[in-house]
Amino acid sequence: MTITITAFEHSPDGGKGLARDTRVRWALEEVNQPYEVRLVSFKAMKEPAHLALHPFGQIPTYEEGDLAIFESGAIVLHIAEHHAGLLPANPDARARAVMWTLAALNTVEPPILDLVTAKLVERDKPWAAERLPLVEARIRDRLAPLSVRLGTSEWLDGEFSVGDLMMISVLLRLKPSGIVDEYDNLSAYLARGVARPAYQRAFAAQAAVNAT
Ligand code: GTB
Repeated sequence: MTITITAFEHSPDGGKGLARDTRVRWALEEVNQPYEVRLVSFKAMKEPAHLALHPFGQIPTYEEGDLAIFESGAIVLHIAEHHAGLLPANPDARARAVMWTLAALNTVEPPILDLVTAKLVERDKPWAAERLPLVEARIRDRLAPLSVRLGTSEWLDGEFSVGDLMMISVLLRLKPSGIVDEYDNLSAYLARGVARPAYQRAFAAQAAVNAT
């Protein structure tokens, strides 16, 4: 069955791979599943056809046969559950891979999104300069323990898993801030992630869209 995902017709990042279709593309590449992409404009995202797929009018979505889902975490976990390569066979290790996926989305990503808001949306507010260090401190409150837990390991829990894919995807959003570079092992972890051939293919595919 054909897999179809949605992505920005014109990503605001111009193809840096920061929009959330990249993590879905990466998961599909890791498990060697071909997929098609339907590009949507900001206008089309809020129209009935797309809202039927995604009630919040966003990308990415995922369609395969009768299944239509949204939320990048749900999509990536669905891919991992149905194709070998992103979840370990051992049930306990599987549970931990899911745990890291949710930790990335629920615990690490929120303060990173706050930074994006602080820098892009709130930068002209009179209190912006005062708030920024507070937001950055909350990010460090997550990265410091993550760095300790990763230690000298290659990946978060044994073999590369969906948990690493999501954590790396989330941390990549921090790249321009330089905050990840304060943690040598996290910086090396990111470099290992983006060096994976599957990530490279995913990145190139979304960059090609945004180059046109
Ligand atoms: N929780 C949802 C998920 O994980 O799937 C969040 C989905 C989401 O935020 N989608 C964004 C969207 O559709 C695109 S990825 N926005 C349009 C809208 O809400 O109207 C977020 C994103 C956007 C832009 C950049 N960028 O330019 O760097 C990075 C990430």
